[in-house]
Amino acid sequence: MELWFTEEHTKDVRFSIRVERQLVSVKSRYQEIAVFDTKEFGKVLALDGYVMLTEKDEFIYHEMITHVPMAVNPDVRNVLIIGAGDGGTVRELTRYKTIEHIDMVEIDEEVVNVCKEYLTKTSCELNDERLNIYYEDGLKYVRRKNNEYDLIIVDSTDPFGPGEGLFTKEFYGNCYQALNEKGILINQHESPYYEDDAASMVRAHKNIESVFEYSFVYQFHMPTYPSGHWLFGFASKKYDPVKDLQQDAWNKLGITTGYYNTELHKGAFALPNYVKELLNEQ
Ligand code: AG3
Repeated sequence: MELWFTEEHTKDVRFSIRVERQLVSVKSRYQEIAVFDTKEFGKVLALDGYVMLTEKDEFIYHEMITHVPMAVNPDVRNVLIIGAGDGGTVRELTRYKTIEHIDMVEIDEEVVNVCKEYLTKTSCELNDERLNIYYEDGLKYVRRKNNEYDLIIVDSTDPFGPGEGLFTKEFYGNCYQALNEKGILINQHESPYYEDDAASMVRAHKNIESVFEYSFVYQFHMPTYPSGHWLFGFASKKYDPVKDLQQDAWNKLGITTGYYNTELHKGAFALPNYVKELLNEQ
């Protein structure tokens, strides 16, 4: 019997992966969590039917969400991550010996439990001694923080369901407060391609832009996400991610990567014209 997982990318477009075996499917307080094994992409994590990661392409996402800000400020010591229960972002951050402290705020403890059991490629560093995990709503957590972090990474789901609040102006304003004067905010910024995703990404950009002195968007290729064309946001109080790139310092660290490099870093901020138009930056 053939078994297929299908995600609806739009009302008229579907993306399917042939499944060898479903490994787990649980309903938490917040969402349905499923992991299945596939030939093409290895293990796949889906939340409420949306692909969050696959073992084959997660390195692209997790390298781009981590090494871009770290190459702009290699002196980051204190980091806050919102979401990220699969551990991929933590895994990349723990490669920096200079990082002293990581707070991770994940709303759904069940995601961490499932990933620890089934997705060890991403969850492998969730026991790092520099890491503290808080199981609560990131939106509420940042309200209490002031001038504390060098870097905040918002590694969220799409802007509906449990992740919805993480795309609001109120949330970005609280992140601004929680960051120190050198602080950088990186956020999961959706895709510019299909209409609904593009509308979410424009909204997110407007909200961030109204809060931060510097706000940019950068792109990467994500084969299993809708359209394959995905964005992260880079916002800060003082850094231009291309002009302030610490190319030599980062390359001296000798961190081996499968996707990220400092040449690609510069190119990732060069956006296609239709994306610039959406962002009103033509
Ligand atoms: N964050 C989810 C990105 C959005 C995927 N959207 C979709 N498939 N419709 C991934 C978290 C990885 N740490």
